[in-house]
Amino acid sequence: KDRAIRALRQMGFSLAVGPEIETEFHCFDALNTPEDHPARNDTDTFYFDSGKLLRTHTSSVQVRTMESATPPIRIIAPGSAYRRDEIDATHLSVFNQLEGLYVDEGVTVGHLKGTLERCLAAIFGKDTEVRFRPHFFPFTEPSFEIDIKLCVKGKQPKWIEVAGCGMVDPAVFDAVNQSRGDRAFDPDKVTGFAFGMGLDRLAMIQWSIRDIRLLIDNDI
Ligand code: 2NM
Repeated sequence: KDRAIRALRQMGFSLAVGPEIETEFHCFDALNTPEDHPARNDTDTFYFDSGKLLRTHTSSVQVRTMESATPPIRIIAPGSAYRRDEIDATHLSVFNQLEGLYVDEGVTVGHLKGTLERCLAAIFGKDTEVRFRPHFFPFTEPSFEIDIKLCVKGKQPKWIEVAGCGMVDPAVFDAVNQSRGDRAFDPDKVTGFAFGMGLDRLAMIQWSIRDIRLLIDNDI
């Protein structure tokens, strides 16, 4: 995590924070996630009686930053997120995410790729092979999942998924503009890329931790 944050700060990203108890607007609606999306079920997400919820990703921090700042924006939002899951060796109800967002005139997939390759090189070493695969997220278009080639001595190299990313969907900019009451994020003027990675899984891969529960078991 420290290596990832250091590399991204060197590339001009600043740290952003936001609340862990969120509104449906900041967690879902503004992120182009429809009412009937499975992530919005109370079997997948922790809701309070008030209608607020425990954020399911730190993307809500990016939405809040876009509500209060104007482009150019270059931020990273590291922090906890919560999902209702059956707890086992690879799933907990809380996990650590690192998300990033860059919005300006003329931001392209090329910038996305260069930034993430540099970030993953900082985490896994500069000879790490990186692969981008097409994927779907409601809040980005196009979207990709990113794999790295993991080479363990005496084992066949294999590709493992380490992050998701994409170009911010114009629908997200529209929602932000509507909330702000201006056109600061006019999709005809600005573009942006966003990415997210699960830090717990990365730590498990890097240090061969077989059970995710070991990361919190001794934390009273
Ligand atoms: C991911 C993957 C792809 C993302 C998008 C945004 C926002 F707010 F700009 F729309 N924040 N984060 C994003 C995009 C997150 O995590 C796997």
